[in-house]
Amino acid sequence: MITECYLINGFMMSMTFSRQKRLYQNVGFTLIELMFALAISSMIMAVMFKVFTSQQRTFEAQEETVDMQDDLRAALYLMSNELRMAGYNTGSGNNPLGIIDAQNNSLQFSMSGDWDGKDNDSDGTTDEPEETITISYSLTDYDGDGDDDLIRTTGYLDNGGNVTAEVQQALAENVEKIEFYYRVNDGTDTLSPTNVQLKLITNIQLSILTRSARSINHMGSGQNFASASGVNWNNPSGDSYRRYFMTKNIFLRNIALAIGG
Ligand SMILES: [Ca+2]
Ligand SMILES: [Ca+2]
Ligand SMILES: [Ca+2]
Ligand SMILES: [Ca+2]
Repeated sequence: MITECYLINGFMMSMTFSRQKRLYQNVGFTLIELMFALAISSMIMAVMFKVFTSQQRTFEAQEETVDMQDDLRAALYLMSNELRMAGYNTGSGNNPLGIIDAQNNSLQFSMSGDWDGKDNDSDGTTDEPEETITISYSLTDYDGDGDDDLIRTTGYLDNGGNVTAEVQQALAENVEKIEFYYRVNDGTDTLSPTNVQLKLITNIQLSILTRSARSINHMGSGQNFASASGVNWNNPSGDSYRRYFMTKNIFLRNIALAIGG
């Protein structure tokens, strides 16, 4: 009887023990296991975050570089086309048309305005014979954010031949340098034409250096550029902005034709 009791007790105890063991097993993880899993998953998340932000930065940098290049190409395309029209004259206006002012970093010129379907002088008549267009390109901080932008200013010549009613427009942002290098019809190249040379310019070598809106750290620095006249436009040391440089030779066909004829 006592032996039976012991046996029954032993059986009951072993039942209880194995139930407790199962209960422990059902809990799933120990604290150490949990902490280990947490550490691993946060490490994986940190790596994933790093990869994501790095890819995001690369994407943004590429996008910004493409934007900068597109803006400059578009500006240069427009400027080339307009400069080819410099001095264009249908012969019915009162004012002499051509280059008005030529500096190494700005340029102003005029052409006949009786062809473009616009009332350039806002006198209520569109494309009347004496209508003119003046255009200038220069650098100024157009949006007031601390760096220069490439500006196109349009107006017209009044009866006295003065430039008036100018309207400004930004062609490209963050333009650091621009150079107009002039070739006179006798083959002389100059950055500052005399008053006589001003009327005899046949070509303009245009150089423009632009930079990204934001600094792009992993893109590196130390790029060197030289303008058409040979001026060094070196990237300031330690500066991590991305830069883009373009130069183009533009033949002023209307002026060349007028000088030749
Ligand atoms: Ca008009
Ligand atoms: Ca017009
Ligand atoms: Ca600016
Ligand atoms: Ca800017």
